[in-house]
Amino acid sequence: MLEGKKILIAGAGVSGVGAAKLLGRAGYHAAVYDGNEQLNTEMIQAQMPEGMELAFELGEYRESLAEQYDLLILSPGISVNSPIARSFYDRGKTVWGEIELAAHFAKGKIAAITGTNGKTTTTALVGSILRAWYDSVFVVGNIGIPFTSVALDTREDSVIAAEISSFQLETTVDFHPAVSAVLNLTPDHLDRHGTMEVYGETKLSISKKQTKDDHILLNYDDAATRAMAERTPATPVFFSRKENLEEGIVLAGDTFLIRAEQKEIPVCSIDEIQLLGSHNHENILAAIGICYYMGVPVEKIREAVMAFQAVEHRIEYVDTVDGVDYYNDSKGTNPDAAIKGIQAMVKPTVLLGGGYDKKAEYDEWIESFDGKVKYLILMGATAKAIGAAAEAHGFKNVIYADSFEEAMEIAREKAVPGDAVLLSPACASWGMFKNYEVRGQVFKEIVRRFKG
Ligand code: UMA
Repeated sequence: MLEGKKILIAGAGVSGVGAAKLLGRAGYHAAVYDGNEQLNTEMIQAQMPEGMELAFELGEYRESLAEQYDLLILSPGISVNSPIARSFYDRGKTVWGEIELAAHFAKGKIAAITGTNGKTTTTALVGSILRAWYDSVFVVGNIGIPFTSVALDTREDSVIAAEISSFQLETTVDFHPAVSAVLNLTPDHLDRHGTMEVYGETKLSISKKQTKDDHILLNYDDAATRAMAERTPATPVFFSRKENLEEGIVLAGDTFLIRAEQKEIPVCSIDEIQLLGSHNHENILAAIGICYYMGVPVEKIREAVMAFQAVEHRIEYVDTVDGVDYYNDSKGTNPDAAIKGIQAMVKPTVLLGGGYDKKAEYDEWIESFDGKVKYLILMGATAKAIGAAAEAHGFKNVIYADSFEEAMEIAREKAVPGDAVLLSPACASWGMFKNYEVRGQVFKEIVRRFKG
């Protein structure tokens, strides 16, 4: 498929560099396009395997590149509707993303996880459970480790837990997981996908190459994902926190249960796990189902679920300074995720919000404050829009900050002993930080500084 093809990789970030390294290791050459004219090409070249000489095409995209190259490997941050992708599609040329390229080389069985929220926690948990049983386990994808970086290390007996974003699903072609999951569907990335319908279909496309022999885990409690059972070629398996389903993975009372193949198998109970919040009960249900269908014995699933602790940047307790608890929920990058952050708080909360503008609506987030939020400190491109929504809902204690540092100083000043400070911005970090991880790290560094 790749023999003799002239390959162009678009985007020289984590994903693009991973793709280039994979191609180099597999004996191919490629060129890299990036919109950033200042790109440090030497640094990128230095990471390549021996014999892999990269050509670079930088700056504004030129249509002529689509004539020169046969195959485009598109980074997830670049839309399929961007001029570069369109120019390849219009000429009938192949466009692959990280997941398709990696899957082309990878061996073994894939568990692929998507959904608006909970992907990272669920993928990390699935990885932990798989490790309790299998020898060769890889955890990859949107979680931050490009699938391409390990594809050549996989074996026939490998199992792969892949977190797949809607961006990455836009460019899958033959990607075929043995087990997939759509955890939930709430508005996110609508600036990129346009409508909820397109966003939902993009998520469901995780299962487009699956067959009846494969399984897809779907959240029964979420109407949009429940309805996907009608449209998937895979065998659907529901998980539910709220309904005591006759078949599926359920939370019955406080026990996580597998009801499948005429059996009812208890896994563990709520007081035996370490993850906080009802949203995490959903993630656990999904992970149990995924791993059951990936062939892990229930006893191993039980041990791994009980041992698993929270993922960094997701409602992560950082420290208590001057009687105030600081929580890092930098991964709350959309209103629905941020609602989970607030729901997990048990003390009066000073909330830090705002960031990159994904054209979200903030009403439900503000309604979820429910008397718990004392002050809302806003920053970034969305500050004014969120402030206006807060005012419309009668929430008055809004303070604007010009920088992240300033927002932290204000939070420290406003919080009194017995309060919590929560960074759960309901927005992506772009424009202020490289990604939510960096934003979360900076938050934690400042808390450490407050502590002295
Ligand atoms: N670039 C262009 N033109 C553009 C956009 C970007 O040339 O129009 C260039 C930039 O100059 C930069 C590079 O592309 O050099 C960045 O590529 P990228 O935005 O695809 O980011 P990567 O560093 O390659 O990281 C990507 C994912 N990023 C995005 O989807 C935005 C990472 O997900 C993922 O971990 C990584 O690949 C490995 O798979 C991050 C993310 O924010 C965590 N994901 C979103 C989310 O979780 O909500 C979807």
